Amino acid sequence: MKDASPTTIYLKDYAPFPFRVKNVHLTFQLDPLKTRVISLVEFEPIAGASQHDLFLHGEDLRLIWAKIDGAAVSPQITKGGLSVRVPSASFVWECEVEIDPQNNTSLEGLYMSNGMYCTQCEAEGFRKITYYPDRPDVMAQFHVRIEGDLPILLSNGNPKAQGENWAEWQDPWPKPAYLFALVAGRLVAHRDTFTTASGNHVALNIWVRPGDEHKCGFGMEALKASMRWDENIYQREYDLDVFNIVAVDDFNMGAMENKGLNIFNSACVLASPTTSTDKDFERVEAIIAHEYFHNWTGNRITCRDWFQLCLKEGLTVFRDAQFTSDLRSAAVKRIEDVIRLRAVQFSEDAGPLAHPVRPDSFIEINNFYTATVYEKGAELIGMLKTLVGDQAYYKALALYFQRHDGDAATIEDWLQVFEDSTGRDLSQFKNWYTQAGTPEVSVTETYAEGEFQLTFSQKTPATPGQIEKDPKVIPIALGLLSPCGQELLPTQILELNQPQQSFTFASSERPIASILREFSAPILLKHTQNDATKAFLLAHDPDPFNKWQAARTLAVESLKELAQHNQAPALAFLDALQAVASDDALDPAFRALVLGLPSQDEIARSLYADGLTPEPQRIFDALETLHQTLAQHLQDIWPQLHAAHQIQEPYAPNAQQSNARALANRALVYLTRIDAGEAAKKQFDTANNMTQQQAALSALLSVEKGAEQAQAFYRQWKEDRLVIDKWFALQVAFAPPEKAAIVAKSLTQHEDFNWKNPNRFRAVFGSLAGNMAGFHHLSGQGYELMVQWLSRLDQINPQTAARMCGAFKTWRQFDKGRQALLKPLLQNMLEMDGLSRDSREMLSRIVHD
Ligand code: B3K
Ligand code: ZN
Repeated sequence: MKDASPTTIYLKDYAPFPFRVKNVHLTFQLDPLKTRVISLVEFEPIAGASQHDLFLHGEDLRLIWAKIDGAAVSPQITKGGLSVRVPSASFVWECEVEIDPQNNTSLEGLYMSNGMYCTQCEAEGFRKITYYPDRPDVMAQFHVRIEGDLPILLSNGNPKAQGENWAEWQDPWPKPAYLFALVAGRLVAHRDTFTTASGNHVALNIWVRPGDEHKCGFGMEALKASMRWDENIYQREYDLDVFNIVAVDDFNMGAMENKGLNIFNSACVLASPTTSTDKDFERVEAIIAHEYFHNWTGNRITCRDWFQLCLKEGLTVFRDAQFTSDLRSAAVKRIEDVIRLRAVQFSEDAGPLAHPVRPDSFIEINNFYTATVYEKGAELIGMLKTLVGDQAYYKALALYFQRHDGDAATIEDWLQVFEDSTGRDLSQFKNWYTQAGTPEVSVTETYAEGEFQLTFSQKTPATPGQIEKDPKVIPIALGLLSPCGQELLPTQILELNQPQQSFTFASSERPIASILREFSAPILLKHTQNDATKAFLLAHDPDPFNKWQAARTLAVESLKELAQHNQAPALAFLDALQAVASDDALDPAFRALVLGLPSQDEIARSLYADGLTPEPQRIFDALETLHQTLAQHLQDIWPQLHAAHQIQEPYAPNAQQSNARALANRALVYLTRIDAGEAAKKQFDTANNMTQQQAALSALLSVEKGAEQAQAFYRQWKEDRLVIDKWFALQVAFAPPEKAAIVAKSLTQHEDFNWKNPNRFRAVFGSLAGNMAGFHHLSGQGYELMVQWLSRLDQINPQTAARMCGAFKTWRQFDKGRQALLKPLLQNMLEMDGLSRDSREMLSRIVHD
């Protein structure tokens, strides 16, 4: 059993493992209820460490026997593992354990999904497979033998030998146990090959359940593109004879970068035009790239301990974002990433779950696979690149790969590489890794006698456990425009490193400042500009990010006015949007972003930041009013945009086609509000791809006209589990506030609601949490339903349950009435018998911050 008492682990307590592990031999005798795992591990004491006891992690294991150097031993089974006395010289540890994959519902360790065996070991799942030093700084070569009555038996590395009902694999690259993987099942492969830059041939396979073969082609192309891209941009080549990807239906997250054997949630690898949207395709491409890029940033160079998680995740997210920007539209990718960063990471940083990019303590590490570690972690890489410049960045990366290949490294190692290769002192930059919270940067402007002055002041708010913050190094990309829209000063980088700093520019006329271009730092910029200036930037800023940002600020301000004072949107704002809508010179996907409105959540966050209490229903109503107003004000434009961006050629998920569809479907959202849903109904009936079909259904559901189409959608797709996930999700996501919990509840009674499948569970409850006005509706039903189901899920799958507890993290932003509804529910859950330490940690942080 997992230890339920909360033991906090601290970074400062890190101590190296006193043994080296050279080789690990594992034999699996597969059986659904009684799998036997026989292990042989060669230990060698580290010079100078005189250790007589060996502690090995282990959870939910039945020890059959154990030997040291061939002689039977009786280890002491302790909390979370075993202890045994060992010789002072090198020795061989052997043991046999029994595990029960069929009843392993945590989806961690070795478990079963639809008759297939698979594993998930990151972060600490290997200890559910056998006794082992389950920590990332113990790297060893794995030799694996699998015996089982199934045709496909896979593990890491290269295939070594196989026969009837058995296979042997050997991974030549030392790796930590979290990168171990095993898959066994009745699977079919979509095959291809890749020749590396140095001429090595690699067999590529995507393994899926029979019937899914036709959904693998796109993923395979994405894999090959990723392999080539990493060679071209980072000079990283693949290093094994095979690269296997397996699709699994029951998976706690998106995918896992196990060495040579990536395991994917089927939703993140399978794709076809009729069942996947453009966004799904883009996501598959990005996740395949992400996991592939981990081969170097994560696997060849791994993390010394889990506090260093951002070392591999931040860098790999940054690399996959670069890849997507290169393949698609860089501007659109940046804007979408910032929308997500603000939605997920800024809100994390602003609430009870705030933690540094490199946390210094945790109870359950799985709770720290967060937007802060991943997305803010990636922003830190981006800032480093901006500060040192492109050339110095790639030079530093080359040194990183050379110096640390085969290492389990730290953030100190990472920064040292940059210091050594650039000569720059990064001690202040390190604050970004160690201090939580989103820095708030205020700017004031003055202009006199031909001098334009910008004064910046920075402040990072207190976060749980960290009251005082030091000033950060903040790269601010700045451009200046003349009043007639000419660029007076092309983008340059200002470096803030003081609490307050001024910069002066000579200019014969007062310029218009475009600050934080490309969103050059993950900060909250407070720059008071009037609506006319924002509209000017929307029209003239050559930086696409700031052009979009101008529209977004106008929209947020306008929605706040609507929500607070019923103040109608300014005509100038509507006209500015009209100008963008009609500007055919702009990328359609960019126009779609400018014409899209902020989420309820973003408006709530902004009101809260102003010291106000957001009222979800009013925010929902404000958004609906603005949608209606825009629908009317631009009524001639929507049908034109919708018609002009229909694609005549056969569907392809490429950037050009999907950008056009993004704009057509944005127009459809407004059009549906003025044509009684006629265009959307027609699009739904005639759609030959999921992008068009889902967009039509969503548009109709959002104005409560989609009931018939939702039924038709179900009938059409009831055999396709991934599409049925969408069906569950869309109905909850677009339900009006007073109905969201009722719809979610009735869907939990649907025959296809399989609450043990994380994708299906998230389809309903992730969507409920995302429907702000519905989830926070004053009936309290949203809260009750969520707590009830998370309590249930926690008993079988703590990891996913704990993650979804994040839905409550904003609860203190809302009024006392809502808080009074929710707090006792959360407290009851916290007091529940057997609550996992995963959920306990999350809820305690949320309730007691
Ligand atoms: N490294 C995995 C995530 C593991 C999550 C464990 N709770 C996937 C990724 O980031 O690529
Ligand atoms: Zn990752």
